[in-house]
Amino acid sequence: MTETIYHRICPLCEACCGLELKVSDGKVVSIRGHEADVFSAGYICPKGVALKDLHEDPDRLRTPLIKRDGKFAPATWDEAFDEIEQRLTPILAAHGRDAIALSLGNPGAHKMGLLLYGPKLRKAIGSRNMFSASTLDQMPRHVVSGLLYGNLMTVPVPDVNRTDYLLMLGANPLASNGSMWTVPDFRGKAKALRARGGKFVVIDPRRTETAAMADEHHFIRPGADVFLLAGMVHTLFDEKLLRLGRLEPLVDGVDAIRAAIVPFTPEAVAQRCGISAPDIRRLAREFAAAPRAAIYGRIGTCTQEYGTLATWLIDVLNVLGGRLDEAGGSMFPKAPAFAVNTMGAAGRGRGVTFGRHKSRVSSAPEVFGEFPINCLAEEIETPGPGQVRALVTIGSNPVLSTPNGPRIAAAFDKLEFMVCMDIYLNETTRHADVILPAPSPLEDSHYDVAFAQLSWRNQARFSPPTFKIPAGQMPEWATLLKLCAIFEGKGARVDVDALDEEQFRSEAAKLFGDQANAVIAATAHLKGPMRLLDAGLRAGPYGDGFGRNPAGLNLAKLQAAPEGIDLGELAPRVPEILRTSSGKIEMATPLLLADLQRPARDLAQPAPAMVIIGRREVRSNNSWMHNLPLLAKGPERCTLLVHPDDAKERRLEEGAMARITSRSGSVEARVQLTADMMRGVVSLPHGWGHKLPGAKLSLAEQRPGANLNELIDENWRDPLSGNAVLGGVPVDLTPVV
Ligand SMILES: Nc1nc2c(c(=O)[nH]1)N[C@H]1C(S)=C(S)[C@@H](COP(=O)(O)OP(=O)(O)OC[C@H]3O[C@@H](n4cnc5c(=O)[nH]c(N)nc54)[C@H](O)[C@@H]3O)O[C@H]1N2
Ligand SMILES: Nc1nc2c(c(=O)[nH]1)N[C@H]1C(S)=C(S)[C@@H](COP(=O)(O)OP(=O)(O)OC[C@H]3O[C@@H](n4cnc5c(=O)[nH]c(N)nc54)[C@H](O)[C@@H]3O)O[C@H]1N2
Ligand code: SF4
Ligand SMILES: [Mo]
Repeated sequence: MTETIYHRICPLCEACCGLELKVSDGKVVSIRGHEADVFSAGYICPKGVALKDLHEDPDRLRTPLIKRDGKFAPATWDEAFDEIEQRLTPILAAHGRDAIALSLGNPGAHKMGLLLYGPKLRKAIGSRNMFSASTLDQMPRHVVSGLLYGNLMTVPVPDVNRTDYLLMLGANPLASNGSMWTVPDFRGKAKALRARGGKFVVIDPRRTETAAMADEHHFIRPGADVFLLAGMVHTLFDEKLLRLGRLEPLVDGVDAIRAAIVPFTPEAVAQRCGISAPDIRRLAREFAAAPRAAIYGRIGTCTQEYGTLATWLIDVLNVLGGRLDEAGGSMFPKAPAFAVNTMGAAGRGRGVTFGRHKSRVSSAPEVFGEFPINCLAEEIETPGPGQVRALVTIGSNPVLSTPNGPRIAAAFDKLEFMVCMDIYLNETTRHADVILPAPSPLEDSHYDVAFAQLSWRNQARFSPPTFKIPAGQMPEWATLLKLCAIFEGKGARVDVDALDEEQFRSEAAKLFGDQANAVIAATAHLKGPMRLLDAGLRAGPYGDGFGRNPAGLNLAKLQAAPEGIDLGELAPRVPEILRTSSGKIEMATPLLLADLQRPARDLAQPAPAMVIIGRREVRSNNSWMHNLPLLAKGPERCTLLVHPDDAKERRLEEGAMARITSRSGSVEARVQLTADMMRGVVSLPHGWGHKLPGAKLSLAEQRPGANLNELIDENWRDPLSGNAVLGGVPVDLTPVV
């Protein structure tokens, strides 16, 4: 039997690895890393291999479902869209746009169709009630990037292959494969850093897989990074270690920070963060002294009550140490398409504004056009004008992924209508009235719309579908356009291709002005996301400019290079990248300085006896990859890690069940003893709890695990970003007898 080899990019996590698939007779025979891939060079993890299981999963939905009398039945696409139109139209007519909420989940950042057409749906719905996984994750990062550099996606990443010193906080790339930093094979890169004499330091309440391979690891009290980082900033000022270098004339706010940081001496913060004053000073000195250095923080530093401040101070340290935008420091990638920081006038822009409106129930400020997802349940539950009565979810599983899942599940049952675009009948979609399936990732094309903006090296790669989309299935972009048409009153039976053409023409007119007709003609052979990609690449910073730069990029060139096109090492981009109104790095906006008062008041807060944090594991992915045989086998993964001394005090034993109770809820999990936990901290992974009635996840439900989010308080947020606080929640532990 002949085997055909296909290459494609893995869409499952932010590492964006190049894969090599062997296909025979329409079936995947094997999946391995694509060694010639210019960006990932053959690296892969078990989830990439499990794409075969995902493609073949009998539980994966392949036709729309409509719920009638409490039971789902298969339906045609026309029936499903008609149902949506019939149910939504009266709600819109009676209660207006804000009665509809949208919840956009994690796959929305990975799938090309969702990324390019999701914003169209947002606009078509026109509601203030927009929610996404961003407020469970990286919203502090966006807020800081917006304030300092003028755009939410202007995110610096460590220039890992050239640095001599990397300080990492709240990230475990050996398990997560990197986040807000697209860096396949972080292990290999960290090993190389150490081999060339560099130093790698990790700050984490758990001695993680990543910490275990570092030169140095410090436990930190969960939620206390702001104190450590402020102590380091204090040391840079105190010991005159500032070195702004080339950026000096482009940075605003150094003196304001010097004044605001005064209370945070290393001695004052040491107790609060659990790291000694001499260690804090040494970390600051080593960071300042290394020839090239970078500090990077991720979800552990975002999902805490001082998430925005901690993220900000990481950038402040990089700026004050002369590390931002320098080779071997913390640098800005330059993406070939879709990056706002490569569009418009270079060096200056409109900056960002938050809080243009507030959420109805909790008065949470809008941030980048959305409210904290922690507010979704109350917006459904609370009567009055503006109450959410209908919900659209796109690749979003809030019942497992948001704090107080049981409350949100109960709220979903109060909705008048719910439509989910998803690949499974799961904990969330079981509440829907209509489920619209997405095709298998192997039936889709792929381009890293978001992650090319976060890549460790500049790159462009494209994957065509490996398999043709089966008859009776719809690509995600087309489904989204149909939903747009329904919300815009154009009707469910609209012709998707005609609507796409109409939208492309009007966007081209806005983006390209007098050149629009030429752009429309040059891309007329394409449609959907492919057309947007070709236009984006050609108009982008490496593009062929529709003929002006014949050597430049376009989609055809990417299609001819299955191993991708390397666009070189990261290069300095300040001031060209800035879009602040001053044209400077606005390092000390009043919003951030004022927020520093909160940790200043909190310096003496005693540590609770026991708190819980989360955990990621290579064979899992948030709430949805537990139904795949390759990943589901092996040891139980949803276990509670407990330090042996903490366990002893609470009469907990290895392998026995513990009851974990917080103010919000109570769950049981199996105890796993390890001295890798900081004393007073336990860890349970998120995304489990697959035993809810009505879901169809035959394999996952056999080992359901416990839902960490039943323990997490949905009212605890970082006020500036609205981000949920997911770690450091006080808990009690008792043996289950
Ligand atoms: N295998 C796998 N990969 C994934 C995912 C997955 O679920 N599984 N999820 C993907 C997603 S959506 C994301 S956002 C990324 C996240 O990618 P990462 O940010 O690398 O995520 P984690 O592995 O959770 O690492 C966070 C670390 O922060 C630590 N931590 C907790 N609280 C604190 C604190 O207060 N301070 C400090 N300094 N550390 C703290 C935790 O112990 C943990 O080791 O991973 C992505 N990749
Ligand atoms: N306690 C705690 N909670 C957390 C976290 C934590 O660290 N601790 N991490 C948070 C983070 S960082 C994130 S990003 C969120 C993630 O939470 P969510 O945004 O809810 O995303 P997932 O859990 O990844 O679930 C993805 C959903 O999309 C569906 N899906 C999968 N593939 C596709 C596809 O191709 N198309 C479509 N349309 N649907 C698809 C899945 O079936 C599932 O319903 O969880 C957050 N929750
Ligand atoms: S590391 Fe991420 S991108 Fe790479 S194979 Fe694994 S899941 Fe896919
Ligand atoms: Mo995430």
